[in-house]
Amino acid sequence: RVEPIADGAVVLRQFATSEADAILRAIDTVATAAPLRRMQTPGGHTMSAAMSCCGELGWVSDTRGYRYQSEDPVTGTPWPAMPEVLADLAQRSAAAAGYRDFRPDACLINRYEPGAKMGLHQDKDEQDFDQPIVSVSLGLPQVFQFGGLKRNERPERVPLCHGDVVVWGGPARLRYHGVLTLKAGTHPATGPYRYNLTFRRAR
Ligand code: MD3
Ligand code: FE
Repeated sequence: RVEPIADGAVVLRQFATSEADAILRAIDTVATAAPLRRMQTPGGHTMSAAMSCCGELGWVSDTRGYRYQSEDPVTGTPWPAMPEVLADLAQRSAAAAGYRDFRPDACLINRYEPGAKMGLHQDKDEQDFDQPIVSVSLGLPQVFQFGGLKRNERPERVPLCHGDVVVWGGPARLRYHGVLTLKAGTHPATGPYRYNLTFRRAR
């Protein structure tokens, strides 16, 4: 089932559900080498989601700004390679949405605990906005906010649930977005957490 949710955005409900356990094992493997951490924002705040990365490049935030880099600043070593199960899922998802040869070089892992959120922002640290972003949600549901190309547009709310995959491209690629505060709960696959993976072509 390929449902458009906006111009350029397609949701593949439950696309990752049958692979969820393998994806969660891959996340654990990555997080063993590159620990989940709460990054600093350029404004000096601490993000509420814990993050890690895999692939050639990882997204980092600190008081100097946002950027992609090939080393994990926590360990000083390259990010773990992107596990095959993740790279393959990203490619199949993009293909289902009409993007023929999506080859992500970065996967950002976000882990939300109850109370964690992500404010409205644009993803614009990547070089080519013609490349889509694929997002995969696992565990507890969280309300996604989908705004416009300007911060002042009132966002729509879309719940994202375990196994849902969304492909964001075209005119949706630069829309403001975020997630509301995660409500406490317990999911059979992830316990108290929600995980979100975003696959990107950064360079
Ligand atoms: C729409 N993550 O990591 S996923 C992010 O749930 C991020 O962790 C949220 O926003 C999360 O940057 C939202 C859905 C998503 C991801 C990237 C997008 C929607 C997007 C990029 C452009 C437009
Ligand atoms: Fe984002």
